[in-house]
Amino acid sequence: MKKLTQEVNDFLYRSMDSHVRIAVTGLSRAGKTAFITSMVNQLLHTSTHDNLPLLKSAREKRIVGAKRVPQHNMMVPRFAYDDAMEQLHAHPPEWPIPTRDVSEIRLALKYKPKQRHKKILSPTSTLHIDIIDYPGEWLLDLPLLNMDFEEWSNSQIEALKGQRKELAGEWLTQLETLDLDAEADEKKLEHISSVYTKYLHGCKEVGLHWVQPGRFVLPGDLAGAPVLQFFPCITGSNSKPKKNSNLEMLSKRYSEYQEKVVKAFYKQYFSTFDRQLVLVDCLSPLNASHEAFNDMSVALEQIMHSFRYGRSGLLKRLFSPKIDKILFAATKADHVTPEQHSNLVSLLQQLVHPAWQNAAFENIEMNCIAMASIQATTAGFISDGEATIPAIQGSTLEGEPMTLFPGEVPQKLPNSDYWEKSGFEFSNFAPKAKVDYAPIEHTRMDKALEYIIGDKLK
Ligand SMILES: Nc1nc2c(ncn2[C@@H]2O[C@H](COP(=O)(O)OP(=O)(O)OP(=O)(O)O)[C@@H](O)[C@H]2O)c(=O)[nH]1
Ligand SMILES: [Mg+2]
Repeated sequence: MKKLTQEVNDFLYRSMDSHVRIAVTGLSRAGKTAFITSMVNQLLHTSTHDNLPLLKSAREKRIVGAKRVPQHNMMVPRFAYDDAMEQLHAHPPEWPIPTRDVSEIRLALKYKPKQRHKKILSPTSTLHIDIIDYPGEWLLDLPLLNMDFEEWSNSQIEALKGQRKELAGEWLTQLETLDLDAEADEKKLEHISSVYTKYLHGCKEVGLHWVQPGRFVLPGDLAGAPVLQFFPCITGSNSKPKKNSNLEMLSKRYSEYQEKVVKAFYKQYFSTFDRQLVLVDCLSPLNASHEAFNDMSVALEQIMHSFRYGRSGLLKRLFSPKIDKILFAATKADHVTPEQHSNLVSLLQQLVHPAWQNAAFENIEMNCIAMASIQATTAGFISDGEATIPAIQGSTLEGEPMTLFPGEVPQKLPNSDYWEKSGFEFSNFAPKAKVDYAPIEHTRMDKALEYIIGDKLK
């Protein structure tokens, strides 16, 4: 009965346009958890502080207040907002820890509506906002849904160039010892899978993003399960796997992984979103290497390709919500001096160009911004007596002060010259020390929120 009431309530919220589900997507370390933490924090403070001037409803003093409320899905852990805040309050302040599993949070935002039909019902309305957090690695599995085992294997083998080829050495040696047609040997497959997983971890360590299957490096409660024990191999075209062979077992496990792990996750979370935020950290790969940058761009392109967009009509929204607005955001913008922000935006625009065209065709509204969810630096200028140059100032993770000009952000997708000539210096800053009761300092969180939920607060 309780479940039914909940479902009826959800249905009503939705039909009244008072419910929005936001997909915060991004590769691992893109800044999803930081964004969600800041979003919750900003909204909880907006009735008492002027922290979101670019959110129109806040500027017009129409936000009455916000609170966290029990979420819809009771099988999913609650987003660890309090833990994240505790980390930000530490001495010296720390970043929230990397996400290992999926979690959810629901906010109720009470506001004074301007629209007549809402005012007739009550002087205040409530918008329910659902946000899901998950490890970025899992997103990398979405493209697997478009590929069979052979196609996937080929794509992985073809990618073995440069650093990847070096890192894959041990796995490739092991692969040579495997007879694909021989009777399935579970022990051997388990061993080679573990060597393959080691290779994926190695890729991550050198800053390469395209790590598939993503669950191998962050298995959650699937650790040790046979569904995570397969790896790409050279299958040889048009050969149907022999019955009970190693190849048949690998291919079966891949299909099982597609169905039970990837599809299940996608269906449960991503098919019901209304709005999507795509967070991209352009700066860490710029700092890492040309290869890391290209790798990130390929991963991003693959992922954007797997999202299917469609216009959300009212009926569609009631029964099968579809994404109708996307915001692409370059995160960690406080790592560069403010005059570089426009370059950062145009770099991001180029990175997501194919997805942008596709979404435009589907009449989906889109925007691109540069932002910092949790500000770690202060922008200013340094002078050597003659010239004055822009700089940023913050604290290292150990709490030591640090001032630097990190470099220029290229306006276009850079070629190898960029890394040879100038490159980019990305040093990790600790988040700014938090003042009790004050909202987290940010750059353009309000612009992001206005874009994502502004129209729902009219
Ligand atoms: N300076 C600065 N650094 C940030 C900001 N947001 C995130 N970071 C840095 O990026 C790291 C990753 O941020 P997370 O929010 O944990 O990234 P995520 O996308 O949740 O990563 P996974 O959970 O691993 O998928 C943080 O530990 C910070 O070092 C920001 O607004 N400013
Ligand atoms: Mg996270």
